[in-house]
Amino acid sequence: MVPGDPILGLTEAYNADPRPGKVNLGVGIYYDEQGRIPLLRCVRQVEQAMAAEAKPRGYLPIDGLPAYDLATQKLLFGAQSAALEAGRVVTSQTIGGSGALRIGADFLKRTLPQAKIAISNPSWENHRVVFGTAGFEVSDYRYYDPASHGLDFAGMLADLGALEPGTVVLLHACCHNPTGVDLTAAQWSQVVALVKERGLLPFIDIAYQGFDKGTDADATAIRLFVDSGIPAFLVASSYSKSFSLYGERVGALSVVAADRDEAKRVQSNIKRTIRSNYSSPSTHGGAMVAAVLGSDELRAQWEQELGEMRERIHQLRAGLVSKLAALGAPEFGFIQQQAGMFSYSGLSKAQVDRLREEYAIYAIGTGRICVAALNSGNLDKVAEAVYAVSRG
Ligand code: PLP
Ligand code: TYF
Repeated sequence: MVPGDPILGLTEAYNADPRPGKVNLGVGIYYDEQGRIPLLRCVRQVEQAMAAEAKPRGYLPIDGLPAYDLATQKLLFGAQSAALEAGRVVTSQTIGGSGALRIGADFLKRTLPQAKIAISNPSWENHRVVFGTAGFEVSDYRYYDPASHGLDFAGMLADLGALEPGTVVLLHACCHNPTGVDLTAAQWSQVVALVKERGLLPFIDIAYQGFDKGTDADATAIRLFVDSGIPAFLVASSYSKSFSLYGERVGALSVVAADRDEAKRVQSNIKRTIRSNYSSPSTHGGAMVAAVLGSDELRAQWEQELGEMRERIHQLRAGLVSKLAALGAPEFGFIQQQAGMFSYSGLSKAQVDRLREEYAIYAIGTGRICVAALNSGNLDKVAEAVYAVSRG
C-alpha cells in the first residue's frame, strides 16, 4: 500500500459521510448555486450538435486536434501574438493539465537530464509527485507568507535568484493552488527579468485562466515572458475548470522555442514523449472545446459563462468575509484579496479536523478551502463553523 491522494481521499470520506448538510470544501471544483458541477450552455449546444452528426471516432494525431491546439495557443498567447506568427510556439493536446505537466516533465528530463526543478512553497502537491516521478530533484522557493496571508515576494526573489542557471521554475500563472495568492503584473515583470537574467527555464502552469480577472488578464505572466524575448519556456494549460469539463481531460502543453526550426525539433520530441506514454489524446472533450472556441458566437457565450463563474466566486469571497466580520472575526478579510477557487484560510490542522468532526465541513489539512464550493445555502453555516473553531 502507498499513501493515497489527500485531496481525492477527502472526497471519498465526504461521500461516505451520512450527515445531512455536509459541505465539501476540499477538492478544487467549481459548484453552482445549487451545489452542482455546471454543464456550460455552450458545451451543451456543441454536444447536441455533435450527437446529431454522429461522427465516427478515429484516432487523433499524436499531438491532438489541430483546431484545438491552434485555439489554445491563441487563448494563451493572444490572437495577435508575434511568437505565434513567427512559428515559435508548438502546442499539443494532452490528457488534462496533469498530462501536460507529465509530458513536459518527461520531455525536459530527456532533453536536459541534469536540470532540477523548483516549485513554490506550498504548491499543488501533484507538482512534486509528477516531477519527482519523472526523475527530477524537486526543491522549493519561498512564496506564501503565513503572517500576512499574502506573498513573500522578497523571499521568492531571493530564492529564485539563488537557483543554478538552467533550473526549471514552476510558476502558477494565476489563482495559485493552494493559497489563492497571486503576483501583481508589476511583480511578474520583476520575476520575468530575474528568471531571464539568471538563465532559468520557466514552466508555467495555468489551470484557472479566466477565474480571477478574465482570460487575457489571467495570462499576464505568459504574455510578459513572451515579450521578454526569453529563448524558451513551457506552458501546461487546462480547460477542466474554465469549461467545467473535468472528466473529459482537456489540457495542452505549449512550448515556446527560439525560432521556427527549434520549435519543429521540440515538437518531434514532444510527440515521441506522448507516443511512449499514451499514443494520442481522446477525441470528445477536445472536439467540444475546439468547436466552442472556433465559433465567434459560442466563444462569446463561453466568455460570458466563465465571467459568471468568476463573478460568483468574487461574491462568495465577499460574502464569507462579511459574514465572518459580522460574527466578530474581521481578521479573515484577506480572503477577499486572494484569487481563484482557493484560499489558504489560516486554519490549523486541528481546526480543520474540528470542522469535519463537529460540523461535517470538509477542508484540506493545510487549511485550504475551495471557495467555489460555497453557495447561499451553506455560506452561513460555513462562516459560523469557521468562526467557532477559530475561537477555540
Ligand atoms: N495544475 C493545477 C495548479 C491544478 O490545480 C490542476 C487541477 O486540477 C491541474 C494542474 C490539473 O488539471 P487537470 O485536472 O486538467 O489535469
Ligand atoms: O487541487 C485540487 O483540488 C484540484 C483537483 O490528484 C485535483 O486541482 C486534486 C487532486 C488530484 C487531481 C486533481
